[in-house]
Amino acid sequence: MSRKLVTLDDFTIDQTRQFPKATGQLSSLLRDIGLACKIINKQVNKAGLVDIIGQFGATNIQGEEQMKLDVYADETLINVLKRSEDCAGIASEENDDFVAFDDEYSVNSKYVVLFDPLDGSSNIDVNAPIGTIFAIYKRVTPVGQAVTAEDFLQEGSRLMAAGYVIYGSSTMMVYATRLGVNGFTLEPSIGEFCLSHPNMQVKENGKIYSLNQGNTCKFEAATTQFLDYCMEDNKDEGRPYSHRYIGSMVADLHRTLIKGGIFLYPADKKNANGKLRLLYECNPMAFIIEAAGGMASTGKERVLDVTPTELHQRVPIYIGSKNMVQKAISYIS
Ligand code: P6P
Repeated sequence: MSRKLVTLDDFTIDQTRQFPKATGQLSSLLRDIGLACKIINKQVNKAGLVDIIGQFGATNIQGEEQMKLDVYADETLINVLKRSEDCAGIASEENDDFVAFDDEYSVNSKYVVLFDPLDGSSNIDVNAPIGTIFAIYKRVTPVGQAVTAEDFLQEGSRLMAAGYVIYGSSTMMVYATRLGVNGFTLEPSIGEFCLSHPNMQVKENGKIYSLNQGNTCKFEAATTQFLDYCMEDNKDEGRPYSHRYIGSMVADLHRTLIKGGIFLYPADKKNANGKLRLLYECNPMAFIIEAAGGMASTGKERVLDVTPTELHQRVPIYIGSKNMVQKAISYIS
């Protein structure tokens, strides 16, 4: 007997019912994000077929060439969320500043969304997995007026929900609330995300370490000592670990969530804060991994405790199986 099909809509509505005072706005917002990502998915799946690959020519605040799909994904999310009436504004990797939705409906919404519309986009033309990462906060300014920067510069510990969609061999949405982490696989024949990975948990120990080992020449001593530990021939302790690195944070962390392990993008001698952005990459991923029983640290503090000072700030990150993260940061402290 096949298990009952539970769509993302069914699931979010069931979760809402557990909170009598819930207005259903958060559930509706998650469904809106799911719709936007289904639209993005269609273009990602045919990227090799239409003239949508290649340098768009513009560059984003990171100084990175914007692949056309980046821009398309960004615009799709903005358009869907602006029409949704559940979102008062957005901040995105592809936009220098936040975007306030100041129409009469959106100003009365209580949520803001931050996202990396297409993370890992340099992998598009080699057909490696890429993803959309999103973070949902309750606004701190009163409803009825346009959102301001402080609605976006909130600690990750204040997140209401966070998730990602991975465009890989299958398209999956994984999202976390305080109730836990659940995975939904897109069933193309009905165009619905269906519950496929209920109550996801990350193992306390893993056997995979994931980082760009090409940066070793720039690493601080603490990082190279941890790498030596991972590569040490110690059968009793199950080492050497395997090294896996896709170069797409969503794909590397999706594997970490399912198989266990540690992903790290540490600070190095040239980049005191590493590469990955706090608000729309590290915080949402840290929220998901912690909700699944794992750990996420900057090496100095819990990622979710970092007080943001600007939209595109970067932080070092050590994230994944709790015992592996603790081992890695023990070399720093
Ligand atoms: P590097 C992709 O550009 C990204 O932002 C993350 O998805 C990924 O984890 C990281 O950068 C890869 O960076 O320096 O190893 O290419």
